[in-house]
Parts: sequence; structure tokens; C-alpha cells
Amino acid sequence: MKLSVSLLAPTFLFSLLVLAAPGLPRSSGLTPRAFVSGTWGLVQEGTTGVSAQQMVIVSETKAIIFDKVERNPLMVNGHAAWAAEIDLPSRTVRPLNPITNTWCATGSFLGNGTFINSGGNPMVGAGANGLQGLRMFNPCDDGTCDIMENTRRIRLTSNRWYPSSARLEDGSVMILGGSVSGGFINGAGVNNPTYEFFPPKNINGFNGLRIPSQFMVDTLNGNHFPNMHVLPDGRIFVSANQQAMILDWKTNTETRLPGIPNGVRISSPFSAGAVLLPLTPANNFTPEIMICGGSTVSDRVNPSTLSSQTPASDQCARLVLTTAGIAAGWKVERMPQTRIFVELVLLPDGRVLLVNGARTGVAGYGNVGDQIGQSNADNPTLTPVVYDPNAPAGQRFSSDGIPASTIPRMYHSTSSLTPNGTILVAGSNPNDDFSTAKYPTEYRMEFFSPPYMFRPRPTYTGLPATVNFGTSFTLNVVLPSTATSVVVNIIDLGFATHGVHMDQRLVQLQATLSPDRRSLRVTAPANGRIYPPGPAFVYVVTNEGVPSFGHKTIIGTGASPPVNQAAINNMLANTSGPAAVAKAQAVPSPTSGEGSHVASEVIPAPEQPTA
Ligand SMILES: *[C@@H]1O[C@H](CO)[C@@H](O)[C@H](O)[C@H]1NC(C)=O
Ligand SMILES: *[C@@H]1O[C@H](CO)[C@@H](O)[C@H](O)[C@H]1NC(C)=O
Ligand SMILES: CC(=O)N[C@H]1CO[C@H](CO)[C@@H](O)[C@@H]1O
Ligand SMILES: [Cu+2]
Repeated sequence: MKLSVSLLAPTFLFSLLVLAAPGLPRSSGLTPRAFVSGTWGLVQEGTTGVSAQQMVIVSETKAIIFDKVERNPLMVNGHAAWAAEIDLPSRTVRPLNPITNTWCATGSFLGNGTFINSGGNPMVGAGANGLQGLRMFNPCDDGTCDIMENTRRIRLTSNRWYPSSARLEDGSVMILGGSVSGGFINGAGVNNPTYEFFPPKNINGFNGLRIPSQFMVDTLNGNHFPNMHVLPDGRIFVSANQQAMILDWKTNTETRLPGIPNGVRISSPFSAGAVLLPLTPANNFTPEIMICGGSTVSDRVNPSTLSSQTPASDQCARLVLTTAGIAAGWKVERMPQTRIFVELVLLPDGRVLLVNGARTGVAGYGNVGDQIGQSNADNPTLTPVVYDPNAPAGQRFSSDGIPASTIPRMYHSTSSLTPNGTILVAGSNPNDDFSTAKYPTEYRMEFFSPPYMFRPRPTYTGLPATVNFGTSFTLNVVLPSTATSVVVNIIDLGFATHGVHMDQRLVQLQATLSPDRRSLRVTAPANGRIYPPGPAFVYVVTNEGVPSFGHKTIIGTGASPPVNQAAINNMLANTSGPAAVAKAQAVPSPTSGEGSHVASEVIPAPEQPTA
């Protein structure tokens, strides 16, 4: 699509002018960064007990995992578990006990460090209807914390299966899109083309109710799990199917961007990976998006006419979000192989790991004419690729020294950077229920160790529990003898599901090393638009590309996001809760799953007042 300047809202133009101020670099300052080359490690250690459809690191030692309700071996409260906590140092697992079905939910942290998981699927077995689920988790170190749910009072306005979410500058979370009931792909009859906030806001006249998004109508059918990235001016980059836009949630204004090049569809079930490239002082915190993989097959045909053997896309496309960058358009590169549901993981050295997924087919299961077991995809990509955004074009992708895994990571697999710097890979389950067929329900965890893991590492102490915007703090550092300088990268490790990585973000901080190299004066991000208030892992990275352990802090004050009780009351008064919905709808059998898109299963949006 051609971008006309008249489409740009005034606030957009203003912020672009600020971003493109004279004398400042306009794109990711293309200065090559050092990184450690050599052989990567790969170990398979521990199991997740439930299949890792969704994964989030919640502390320096714990990850939590959500699955769909299915016959997992791990038990809790007399039934098969569908969520678990992993202790990373010991590789052990502890079952968690949500009430509702978390199938294809999203997740984000609030500014106070509480994690919320929202949306999901209707009732299956022991799991209550999770379509409006909103589950809270406060991380703990003592093995006593669990998911908290109060479905009558704390819930979404409406059904959301396959929504996305993003933490905003005020520490609240926006939840966008999804279907009111589910299947292989979205469609006009099941679409929920709206967004909402948690905690609910009274904004733009909607007073806690869901807010329409034309973009989520225009991007049908393939627009499940839209990619969302909070930009340094507070607005949100959103991409889905073949389109992209910037959403100003404060004014409910959508500004369309050039579409994804070459007809590539990039959201579920044509899942690409997407990442906001590192925001650094050198690039003046100029936002640049990269989207890799996806597919060019039609989103309008009966999925049984699609094939597990159709090559996915090998395209990576980058767009700099300034006036000049948008005018220049997407810059296209080619991965060494085609990839569907690839995960893009930011490394502490500023590079991006492309991991998991398959070379052919589409996301989901039980749809295509030539399923492998139940998988809609085939030809797993077993070797990750590392991408250096600052290397010259043509030299950015490399699998040098990276071992191939023997474990296919198909649909419903996940990956995350860990605080220690390894990359945790888990999940894979293109199946209705627990299965041992080809592309089975996978519980084994793997840890990739980049070569920096085998070098003498910098260490530090003195990180405050909270670090407010614009303030400075001092770390006591011990550097390897060969290091002459360091940078400080804070990373939001985000929430991984379906190849989409909510809230993942790397921001480089201003830091000054003392002449004796023992003390490092660091300045926090300027505001919550550069780094939304909430958890961050702080990596001190040497000039040779060796990161420290990433200790956890909370950026901001750790305060809870604003609560508007009147908006909550209005939402509760004007929307139905899951109990009423459950009565009004036929509950799909556990085997109808993501295997079909049946328009007759439309569930009316629960918008009618209950009174
Ligand atoms: C971090 O990784 C290193 C290298 O594998 C290991 O020696 C160390 O024990 C790990 N630290 C933690 C806290 O897991
Ligand atoms: C964080 O804020 C939410 C929303 O107000 C609240 O429900 C939750 O209890 C808070 N968490 C903490 C740790 O205070
Ligand atoms: C937008 C909307 O439907 N508002 C209604 C919500 O519920 C209150 C109390 O029942 C009504 O007064 C509003 O009109
Ligand atoms: Cu799914």
C-alpha cells in the first residue's frame, strides 16, 4: 500500500520530527558490535510436565509455562495440570493450578511485577471456560505462589481466543484482537476486532468496555496473535496478516503503514516472528521492526486444500519507524531457509536468535489435506540462526558453530532468553490432546549456550530492587581482564507463544565505567515510553560481547497501574461473565480444537447487559 502523508495524524508527525531531529542518527547506528564467535552448547535437561505452549521467565530462577487442558502426566489437585513453574537452576517442575482453560491465551506483566495471562478457550475437562479469563501470578522463590483467578469480578470484557497484549507506559496492559470462538483461522463471524485495557480505563468514551479497531477488521482472515510493540513515543506498532499500522491508544487513532512486502502473511496461522530491534543511545532510541518468516498461501480457502509441504517464506523485512524510514519502506532480506512459527529472541549482545519452527506448511493442526500425524507443518528447522542487525547486509545471518537439535519444535513450541544468558527452548504439540504420534506432545527442555557462556563473565552487585525513570545508580563490577569497556542492556524477556513474543524489548542504558573499572554509573531509561515500567533483566556486556548474569529489577517505582473503579463497575454491569456465556454457547468438544474453523460455532459477543 502507498502511504499518503495526509494519513498521518498530527501527533504522529510531531513525534517523527522529534525522532528525526537534525544531527541525530536516523536508523540503528550501523556500527558493528563485537560478539563472541565459536561453538555453541546444546543440552537437553529437564521436562516441563505440561507442554510449553506459552512461556515466561518470572524471576532470576523461575519460568512459568501454560498449556491447554489436556492429558498431561503432571497432576495437580487430582487432575492433569495445564500450567507449571520451572526452577531453572535445578531444572525441576512444580504444577500450578489455574481454574480456567489457558489454551492460546496471551501474557504480559503489569508495572508492579504481577504477571497476567488473559483470554483462552471454552471449558474442556477440568478447565472452566477461559475465553474471558484473566489470571494473575505474583512470582515467588519459595514454591508457594499459584495462579489467582476470580472469574466473577476479574475478567475480560469479551471472549478472546488468540489475542495479543502489551504493557503500556502507565504499567497497565492492552489486550488486542482474537476470536470470540476458535478454530484454524479468524473470520468475520467470529472476529473480536477490539481492544481493552487491564485494569479497565475510562478512555475515548468507552468507560471500561471494549474499543473497536478497524485494523482488526481489515486484516481478516489471518490475523490471530497480532504483533504489538510499544514505541518510544508511547504509541503501538501493530502488524497482522499483510498489513501494519501505528495505534495511538490515547486518541484511538490508527495510522496505516506500508504493508508487508511480497504478499507475505505474518500472523497466525501464517505465523512469522517479529521483534523490535535494540533501542540504544547510538541509534537515538529510533524504533525499527523486523519480521521474519510467514507464508504466502491464501487465507480464504478451505484449509484442507493447503499442504504441509508448501514452503513457508524466507523473508525478513525491516522497517525504521521515522518519516524517512517509512518513506523508504520495508527492507527485505532472505533467511538461509524458509520458516513458519519461528521465534525471534533478543540476545544480551544485541543480536537476534531465530529458533524453532518448520520450513513448510502452516500453523495449527488437523486441517491440511496431508497432515503429518496431526501437524499442518513439516520439515522442522532444527538449527537456529543468529542475526546481527548491525552487520553489513548480506553478512547478517549465521549458523556457524550452532548445533542442530534432534527435537522438532513445531506448532505450540516456545523459546526465551534466560537470566543467565542461555536460550531455553520448550514445547511442541500440534495435537488435539497428548499424543505420541509423529510430532508428539513434547515435554523436554533444551538450553542453547552461545559461545559467551564459556568465556570469563563480568559480574556485578548493587542493583536496586526498583530503578525509577531518569535516576542513576552505581553497580560494583568485576570485569574479565581483557575487557576495556562495557555497555548495560536491560531486557524485557517477554512472554512467548505461537512464535509471537509479547513485550520483548532491549534498551541500552547510558553507563560510565570508573577509571579503575570497578564501579559503573548507570542511568535508567528516561521514561515509560522508552521502557514501560515493570520487570527488567540487567546485563552488563563487555566490549568483547560477553554478558553478565542478568539480575532482575523493576523499572519505575513498582507501583500498581491506575485503577478506575467506575470503569470496572461499568464493564461488569454492561458485559456478561463466563458463567452466562457458558450457558449461551455450545461447548466444543476437546477434539474440535484448532482443527477446524466452523462458522456455525459463532458465539454471540457477550455485550448485552446482564441486568
Ligand atoms: C550460569 O551458567 C554458567 C555456565 O553454564 C554456570 O556455570 C552457572 O552455574 C549458571 N548460573 C546460574 C545461576 O544458573
Ligand atoms: C498489581 O496491580 C494489580 C492491578 O491493580 C493488582 O491486582 C495486583 O494485586 C498488584 N500486584 C501487587 C504485587 O501489588
Ligand atoms: C455503554 C453502556 O451500555 N452503558 C450502560 C452500562 O450500564 C449502566 C448501568 O446499568 C447504564 O446506565 C449505561 O447506559
Ligand atoms: Cu494455539
